[in-house]
Amino acid sequence: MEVKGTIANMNQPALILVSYGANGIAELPDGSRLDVSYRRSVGRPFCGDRVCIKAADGQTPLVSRILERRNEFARADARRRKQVIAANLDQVVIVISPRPEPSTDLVERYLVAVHSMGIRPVIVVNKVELMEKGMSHENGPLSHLNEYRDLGYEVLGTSCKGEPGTVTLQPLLADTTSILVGQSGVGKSSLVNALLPDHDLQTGALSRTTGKGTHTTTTTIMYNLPGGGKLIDSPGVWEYGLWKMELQELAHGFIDIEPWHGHCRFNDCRHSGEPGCAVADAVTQGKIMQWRYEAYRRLLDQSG
Ligand SMILES: Nc1nc2c(ncn2[C@@H]2O[C@H](COP(=O)(O)OP(=O)(O)OP(=O)(O)O)[C@@H](O)[C@H]2O)c(=O)[nH]1
Ligand SMILES: [Mg+2]
Ligand SMILES: [Zn+2]
Repeated sequence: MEVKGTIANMNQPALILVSYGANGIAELPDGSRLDVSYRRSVGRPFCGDRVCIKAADGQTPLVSRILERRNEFARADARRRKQVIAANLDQVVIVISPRPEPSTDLVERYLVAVHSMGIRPVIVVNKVELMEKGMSHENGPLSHLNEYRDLGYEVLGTSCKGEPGTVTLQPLLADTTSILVGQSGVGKSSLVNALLPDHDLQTGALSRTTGKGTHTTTTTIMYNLPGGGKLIDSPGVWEYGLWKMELQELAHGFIDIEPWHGHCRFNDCRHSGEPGCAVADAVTQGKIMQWRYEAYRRLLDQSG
């Protein structure tokens, strides 16, 4: 990639589009891109990081500083520690589909995480043309779409193969920075492809394909949307794991449970069968949906 002479020997602001180990690709304010490398003393920036870069003549420019992050989107690693994937986001688009079908608590796991990180969640059901009327979906997220809407979440249907296409998603993504997350195979990269007229051009410049013939995404990459705004594609997961979290953080992630949290007989009530529990009362009175409460109890059991 061409290195612009103008950045030599001075600090210049840039945006990290993709990070590969000790180097990445940065976008300059004028839209041009260049390869950059990282120094251990400065740290490794994530996709979406705002940085300062500095170039010594004839060498790959270096990231000299990582600016303070507005927020971080993370998932848990195998040891249940937070692993950051991208930074400085406006929205996390949780993509689910009828095939592969999401596991029972997948959406709740994402919602808890996204609320905890202070980012706005959006739920997108891709491959809607495969949804059959009267399909039960066995109490999974697909059977609760109207209830997610009632809770106040934006829920959109899209298809990369049929009606209604992806135009419904465009206004939601315009002028914002959004990341697509979800299980492997739900169609995140297909959505990116459909939303970017110059997709191949951008992907060709940014991704290091393995040449193995698989289309599974292995790196988190930020793209420019045609009407303004940034869209990040991320590698799919099998199950979205949560890190170890405190009761407070978990309860905060259930926006229907949170108002009752702190109103129980015992200050340290975990809302798991204690006497005088305001959350359990609210469930009995129909103010909290039973299936949401059950999801909360399952995540609570796994949180410690
Ligand atoms: N029927 C149907 N198939 C779709 C749709 N969107 C994507 N697919 C197909 O689903 C498969 C997986 O799509 P990808 O876009 O690679 O999925 P992904 O979420 O990026 O997967 P990972 O990169 O592994 O996380 C591909 O065969 C797509 O052609 C859709 O709306 N309808
Ligand atoms: Mg992909
Ligand atoms: Zn309680």
